[in-house]
Amino acid sequence: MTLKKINPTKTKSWSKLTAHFKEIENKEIKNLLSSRPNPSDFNLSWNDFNIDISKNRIDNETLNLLIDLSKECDLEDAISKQFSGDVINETEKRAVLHTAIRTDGNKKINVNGLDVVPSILETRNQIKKFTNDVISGNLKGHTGKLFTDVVNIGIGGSDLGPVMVVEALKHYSSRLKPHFVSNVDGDHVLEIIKDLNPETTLFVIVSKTFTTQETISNANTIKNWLISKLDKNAISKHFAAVSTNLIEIENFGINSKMVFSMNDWVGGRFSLWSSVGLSISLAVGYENFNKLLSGANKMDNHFQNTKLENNIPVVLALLSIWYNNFFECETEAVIPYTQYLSRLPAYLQQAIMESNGKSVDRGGNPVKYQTGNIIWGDTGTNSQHAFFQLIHQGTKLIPCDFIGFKKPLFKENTQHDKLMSNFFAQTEALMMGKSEKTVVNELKNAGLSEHEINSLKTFKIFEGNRPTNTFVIDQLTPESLGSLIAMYEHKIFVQGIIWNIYSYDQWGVELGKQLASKVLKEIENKKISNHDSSTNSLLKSYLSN
Ligand code: G6Q
Repeated sequence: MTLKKINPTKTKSWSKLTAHFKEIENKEIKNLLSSRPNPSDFNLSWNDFNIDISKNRIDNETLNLLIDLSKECDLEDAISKQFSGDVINETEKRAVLHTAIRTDGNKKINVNGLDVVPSILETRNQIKKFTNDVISGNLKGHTGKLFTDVVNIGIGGSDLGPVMVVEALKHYSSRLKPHFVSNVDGDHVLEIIKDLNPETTLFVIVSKTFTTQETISNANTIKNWLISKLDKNAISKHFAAVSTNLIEIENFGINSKMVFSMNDWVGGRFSLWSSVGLSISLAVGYENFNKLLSGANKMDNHFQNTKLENNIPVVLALLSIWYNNFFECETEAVIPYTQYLSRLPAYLQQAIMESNGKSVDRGGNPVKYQTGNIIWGDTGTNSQHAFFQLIHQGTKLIPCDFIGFKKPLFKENTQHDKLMSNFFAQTEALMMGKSEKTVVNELKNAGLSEHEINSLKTFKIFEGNRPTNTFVIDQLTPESLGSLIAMYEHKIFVQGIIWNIYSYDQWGVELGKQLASKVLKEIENKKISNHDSSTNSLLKSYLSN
């Protein structure tokens, strides 16, 4: 069954939201907050997640209308279709079942009438055995030495998820040192391998298609390097591969015991839970990888079974639509208050912008409303010393997600309290702002003259009324990380459903793959064919060196 095609702007709730927006747009969050009859309506606590959405430019009516919108767009039908393995990625004719690969194994999941759970569990066991064999030393390199380093060779969805998770779970590391090669930039791969010992390094090629220029180029560069340092027979011991393209894997010379399959119903940017996560498992151990899956599975159950009003991904997605389509905010920032999550914004950039950066609706027509948000961010407190100026005092309204943890991983509470006091102070300041009266008093107390105060005060006033969501999670664990990532995945899906777009294809990315190979041929043959005048002259100048 396919997804329904409902234009959200033609629904009754959209019209009501448009009218309601006029009532809310000039209201201040701090006043909305104090007038709320039931503050718990603005809290979405679940397991060890405490999510406060009260610092938003909303009231109960806003939430009710947004929920009505999701009902009119038949979100519940879409959720059920996604989890049932329906072909909801219609332009690629595929089911979308990244949720299946983190199943707890208790129920059947059918794709084309076939239960895929047994094969999912089998692959998981293969990952477990391989991980344990490499970490324990049961599996050794060509010269009989233990593996000490693992290099993930992949790009996009075959890189960003594993990189982000491995960094996030650094505290839980196994004895293996992880590295990531992604860019086709030869300097990237050579910089990484220059200090590696070929005898003790395992390479994992991750490519769903096994045809991606970047990944195959890097894999070949490394293969030649390995042969030059050891010999040809080393390939079968030092390379593992994750792909759907078993023929190309064999052509590369990879030992069939080191091959991990994946399914076409798992999109690249949603694939870290599959064998694409092999490097994660090697870097943090299988038990932690499994806990990551289990955390995601818990969020899947919450998403699938919780009524819309209390459903975390649903409410977050609706808030995002509220800002994107009514306040006309173009961007959203994600600010994790832990250095471990430094790669989360980059990971979410791909997940969110590749999924919902679409301008054609599910009926094939151009959309006449805004879709995918621009996502950016960095860790707090670092970002406070950088781009927070614009969030506090710039002309743009930027809703932010603040993600913090009650407990640090090292039991060092003094600094953690400092970190978290920044976390709480920032969201409060973004909402409250700083009034003229407070600024004048501060300047008076600092001994400034009336003239000085008058010329300075406007620069020091903060309007406030900047919306934020605050996530306080008990601790950064493999499980809570799994839930957090899955929460964002489902938020993406909900937004795509309401915007009436297909979130699971990526023709914009595919275009890049085609364009480069055409230009590469011209560069290799030193023959520039007809481009526009700008590109022609750039290519000629490149070739003149
Ligand atoms: C993700 C995208 C894209 C993809 C890369 C790598 O959803 O489709 O980022 O993951 O282009 O593709 P391969 O895994 O096929 O090499």
